[in-house]
Amino acid sequence: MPDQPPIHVYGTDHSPWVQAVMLALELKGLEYSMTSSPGPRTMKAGGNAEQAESEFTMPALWHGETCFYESLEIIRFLDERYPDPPLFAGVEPEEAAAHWQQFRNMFDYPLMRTAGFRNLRFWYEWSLMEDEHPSFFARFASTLGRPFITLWMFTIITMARRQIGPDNIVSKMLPLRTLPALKHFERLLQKNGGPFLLGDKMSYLDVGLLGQFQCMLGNLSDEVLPIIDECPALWEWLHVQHTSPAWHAYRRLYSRSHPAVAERLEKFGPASANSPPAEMLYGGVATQATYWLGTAAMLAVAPVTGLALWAAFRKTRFKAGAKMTAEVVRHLEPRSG
Ligand SMILES: N[C@@H](CCC(=O)N[C@@H](CS)C(=O)NCC(=O)O)C(=O)O
Repeated sequence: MPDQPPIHVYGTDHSPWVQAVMLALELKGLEYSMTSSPGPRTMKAGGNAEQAESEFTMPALWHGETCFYESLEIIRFLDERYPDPPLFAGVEPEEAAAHWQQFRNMFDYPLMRTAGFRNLRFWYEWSLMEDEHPSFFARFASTLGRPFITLWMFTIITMARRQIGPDNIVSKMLPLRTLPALKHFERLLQKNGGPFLLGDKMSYLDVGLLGQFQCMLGNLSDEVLPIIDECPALWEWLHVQHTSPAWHAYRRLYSRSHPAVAERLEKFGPASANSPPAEMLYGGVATQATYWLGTAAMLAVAPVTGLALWAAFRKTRFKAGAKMTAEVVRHLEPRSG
C-alpha cells in the first residue's frame, strides 16, 4: 500500500471524469473516500478554481490539504506522485491533452438524460448512488444534500437540451461528434494492436475511455448503444476491461450490469474466467430514505431552493457555453462521400 495522505473525491459515479479519476486511484491501489455532495470546503475550492465551472463541478480531488480540479490534471498528478503502474509512460503532455480532448468531443450523450420519461428516471438513478466515507455524519449529510446536486445537473442539462434542440442531439451530435471521437479510439486500438489503447499496457486512455463508458452505459443514454455498434473493436476492448483482474474489486463498473451490453459481449466469452468480479454497489434502504428525505426537504423550502439555484446559475458560464454549442451544432453537416 503506497504511503499517502487522506485522499477524498467529490463526485458521482455517473460522471465519466469522476469515474476516470476513481479508476486511476484503483489501479494505483490508493485508499480514498468519496462523497456525492461537495460540502463547504470543496464548494469554496470550486468557487475559487479557474478550472471549475461552478462550486459543484466534479471531480474535485483532495490530496491532504490540496484540492485539484480537471480529470486529466488529477490523473497526471496521481501518476507523478504514485508512479506504479505508470499511466503516461512515453506520452508527451500535448499528445495526452489531444487525446483527452476527444473525450470532451464525445461528451454529448448526457444531454439524452432528461428526455421524456427519463426526467423521472434521472432522479431515481441519483438515489441509487452510494457514498463511501469513514464518517457516518459525512455520508449522511452528503446523501441528504445530494438532491440539490441532482437538481443542479438536471437544470444545466435541461437548459442545454432546450438551447440545442432534442432532435439535433440525436440526428447531429451523436453521429457527427460522438461517433468520430469513438472512431478515434477504435483506430488507436487497431494501430497499437491492443488489447489496450496504447498496446499491451493499461494507460491513462483506458481509464479515460472506461470512465466514458460508465457514463454512456449507465441507463440514461441508451441512444449511444447503436453508435458504439459502429465501433465493434471497442466492444471487444470493453470485454477485455470487464475481465481484467485490475477491476475485479471495483464495485462501480456499472457497464457490467447493463443487459444490452451483456448481450453484446456474450460472443467474447464469459465475463470472468478466473476470480468473479465483485457485486456492483447500489444505495440500500437507508441511503434511499435519506436521499428522498433530502428531496422532500428541498421541495418544502422551494423558494429557498430556487434562490440558491438561481444564485449558482448566475455565476456559471453554462448558458454561454450551451449557446455556443447550439451554434456549432446548427452548422454541423454530414460529410459527403
Ligand atoms: N473539465 C472537467 C469536466 C468536468 C465536468 O464536465 N463535470 C460535470 C459532471 S460530468 C460537472 O460537474 N458539471 C457541473 C458543473 O460544472 O457545475 C474535467 O475533465 O474534470
